[in-house]
Amino acid sequence: MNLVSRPKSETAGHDRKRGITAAHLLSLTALVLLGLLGCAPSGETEASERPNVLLIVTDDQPAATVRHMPKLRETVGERGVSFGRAYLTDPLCCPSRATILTGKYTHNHGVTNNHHRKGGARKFREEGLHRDTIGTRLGEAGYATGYFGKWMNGYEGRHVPPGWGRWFAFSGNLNRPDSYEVNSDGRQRTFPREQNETDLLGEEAEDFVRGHRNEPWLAVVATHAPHGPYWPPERHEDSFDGVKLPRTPAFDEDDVSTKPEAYRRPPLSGKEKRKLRRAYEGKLEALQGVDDLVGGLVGALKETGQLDNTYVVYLTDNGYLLGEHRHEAKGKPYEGSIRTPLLVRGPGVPAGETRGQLVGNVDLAPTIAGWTGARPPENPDGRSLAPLLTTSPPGSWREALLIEHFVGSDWTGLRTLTHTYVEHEGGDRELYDMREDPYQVDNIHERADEDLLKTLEGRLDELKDCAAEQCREAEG
Ligand SMILES: [Ca+2]
Ligand SMILES: [Ca+2]
Repeated sequence: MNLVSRPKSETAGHDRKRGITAAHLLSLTALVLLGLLGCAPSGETEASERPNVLLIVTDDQPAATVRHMPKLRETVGERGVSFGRAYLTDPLCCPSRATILTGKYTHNHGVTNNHHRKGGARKFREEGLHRDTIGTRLGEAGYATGYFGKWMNGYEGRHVPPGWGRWFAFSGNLNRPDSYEVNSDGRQRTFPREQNETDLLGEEAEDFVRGHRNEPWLAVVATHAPHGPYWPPERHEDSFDGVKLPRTPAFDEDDVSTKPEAYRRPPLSGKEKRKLRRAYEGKLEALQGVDDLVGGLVGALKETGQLDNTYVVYLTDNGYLLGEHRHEAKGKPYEGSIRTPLLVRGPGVPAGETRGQLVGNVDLAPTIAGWTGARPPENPDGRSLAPLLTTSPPGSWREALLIEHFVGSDWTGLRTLTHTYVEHEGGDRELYDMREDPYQVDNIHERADEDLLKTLEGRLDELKDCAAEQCREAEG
């Protein structure tokens, strides 16, 4: 049923010239009825059939590795929109996951760390944040909901957060070589390592999407891959043997004298470089399992006739520096750490397009709420990405996105279309001109234009404590 954008053959030629026909009258009547019911079609989507949402979140994935994921690129990227400036507003597992689930910045949700007392699954629960997430909101709106994979660090025990009808979450220590545990709807299950964790998530999530084909659903699939230790499926264990590390100008940065004092370290040793190379190989091989998972899920959606009515969203919780600026790390304000792949396909989303607007994980909850007609979690700081997912995105969009981190030495900063500006606890400052210096090897803070610095400082001042509408206003 497509009442608005009727096939060309129906509207073109003599049929159109005849004026109002019986078919037109029927269509108009149906439109009026749909309008009265409050479910008139909007854009190219059929609002009468509420869309499904499949949200795939990986763990510690450098954005550039997406080019080694052919199934993801073919089935999501080339069929949807890829964002070139998508960021994790706080590039660490738990703060980022809390942001994805609630639409709030770390300074508002307060899960600043991966570990109890400042973070982790316990903090998320103790603060009551688990009671107001995309899961609870879509559940209230009549969606079937399922969560598969990594919830938050330190998650264990029998507790199942509200809002998730199907719960299949990794539990306890994920680094054990022989086995791993899953809380499946409150029941503890142990799986041997031979049963690959990513394959298992794919199978469980596939069962879920096949089983709910007749009702709208939200499925979050949060892989442990490509977080270390690396557990690629056996069939991919040799896929990238001996692969070389990407050597961008940021790799083992030549001169770190203008980097913040806490970040300066000697050049990478041969041993460190070998370790980084092995980590890169491990990530790429583990990601082949994720690529299969994406391909399998999209295949299942197609087979069950749900693909055209499902939004598929792909991102990571944080990036990972593999030797850039001499670090193996997340939680740093640099591109390799804060940038995420963000690919979106779904009803009305144009195929094979890219967007350069500044977007963040903070935008996902409002976006998903908007797609589904659910209410977003209370007072989200982000904004819906829906306007960017049309064939005619708006001319103006946010001019700056807040980035922040509260572990070790704190920092807050801004990513704008042209610059990255960071204020470190202790007084160090960084400023990079992203047009001239995309690899962030030349900190120009000491010689930057005063007016530019004033503008950036002023905007960061407004954003670092902002909430909800204030954030959207201060972002420009
Ligand atoms: Ca992570
Ligand atoms: Ca290998």
